[in-house]
Amino acid sequence: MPIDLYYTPGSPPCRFVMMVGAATNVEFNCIEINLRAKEQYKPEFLEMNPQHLVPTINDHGFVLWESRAISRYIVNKYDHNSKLYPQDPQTRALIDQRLDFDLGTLCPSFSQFFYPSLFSGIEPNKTQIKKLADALSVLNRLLHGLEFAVPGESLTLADLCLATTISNIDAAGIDLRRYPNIESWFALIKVSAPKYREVNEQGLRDFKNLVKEVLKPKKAALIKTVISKVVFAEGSGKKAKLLKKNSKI
Ligand SMILES: N[C@@H](CCC(=O)N[C@@H](CS)C(=O)NCC(=O)O)C(=O)O
Repeated sequence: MPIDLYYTPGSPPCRFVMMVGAATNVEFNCIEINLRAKEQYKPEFLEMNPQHLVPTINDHGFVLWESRAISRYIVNKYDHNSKLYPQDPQTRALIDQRLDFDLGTLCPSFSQFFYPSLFSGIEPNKTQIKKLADALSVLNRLLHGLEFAVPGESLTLADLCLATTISNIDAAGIDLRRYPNIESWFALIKVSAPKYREVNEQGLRDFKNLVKEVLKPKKAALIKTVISKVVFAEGSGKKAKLLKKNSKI
């Protein structure tokens, strides 16, 4: 019997959970929550999840949210011996560390950099730019000499989770060529994660559409300038000088 998954197309944590479903052969009954229509505040949804967040699962009466917690639950319950989250305590600890790095550092550094520009036209400040650059540099170092995100392992929950965030960063126009270890690892995950195209890229298209749709009325030029100023590797003249100045990104 499929698990109910409350989701929003394009939402990165929802895409992560869906990739875990694809990798474990766990089926979801996907129920769309339209965040822009504020459906997450409907009393029946709040009753289930007072934090009004997607993804939320309801596994025949067992309700859970927070995508990383959901991912561990799915593997623990439905794919117990999975290589996605091996039993060895130290391997698990390293996977957990990467999941926590994504939750506490990488993902918020991107959200704080990008979403205020996207939704309110507010340029990221130096601190936000530096935080994103530092988080990407740390991930780049972590991945040095590795194929997958955890040494000695094949594809794990850590890869699926980090790849979701990196795919959003990539879709937002941030140039990953400055982070060669991230770039090569990301290329490998795209071909290693089951149904990557079907699950993540479809959602990414929705994310890109949202970016286009929201940016149109909110001065698309502003965010483009901000991102190209601080991130794009190409450029000449004034742009190139700014790039040099912010060369850590
Ligand atoms: N840490 C959470 C983040 C979930 C999250 O921020 N979801 C957003 C959509 S991407 C949401 O539901 N926002 C609606 C709201 O805050 O009311 C996770 O990984 O599941």
